[in-house]
Amino acid sequence: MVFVGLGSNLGDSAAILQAAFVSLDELPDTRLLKASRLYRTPAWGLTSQPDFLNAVAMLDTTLTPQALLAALLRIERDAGRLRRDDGSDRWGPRTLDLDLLLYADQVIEEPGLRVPHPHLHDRAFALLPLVEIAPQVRIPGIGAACDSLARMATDDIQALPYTPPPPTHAAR
Ligand code: PH2
Ligand code: MG
Ligand code: MG
Repeated sequence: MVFVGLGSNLGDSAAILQAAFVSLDELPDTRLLKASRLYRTPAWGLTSQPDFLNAVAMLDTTLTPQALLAALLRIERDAGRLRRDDGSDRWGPRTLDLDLLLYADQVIEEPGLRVPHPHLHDRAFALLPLVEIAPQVRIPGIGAACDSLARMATDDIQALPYTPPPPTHAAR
């Protein structure tokens, strides 16, 4: 099981995230198994930017982590994400950010690809939607995601009213 974090704080973020769920489901050899609700979250890190919408997708895929990462970057680009060559916008507003959070129980340390996502266990905006769709999931090297979440303040995070999940492979 593979988990991808979705984030957006530029443009029509709700529509962008819903479209991203569909794009994930349409990747080759990949199915979207679960989509979390969308959560409105204050910006973490560089706080002087608009609130984000965040969500998490659970995928079943036979793509390698490297191939999946390349596909995530392509979906970000197709959604209008621009990256400066020098990386200076790394922490700034974005139309779509897709982060590989967990790839089964694998631990990967490569340039540009670190799994589990190095900040997953200390970001409530990622843990909350993750635990919503996978209450038992474990973060290799850290422990149960729900234990990390329990140590964190979540009162500034708000789930949006439920909207039906996008059509997935199973429904098409
Ligand atoms: N992503 C960041 C930096 N800060 N804050 C929130 N609330 N949500 C994000 O997805 C996010 C962030 C860098 O990717
Ligand atoms: Mg990110
Ligand atoms: Mg990213």
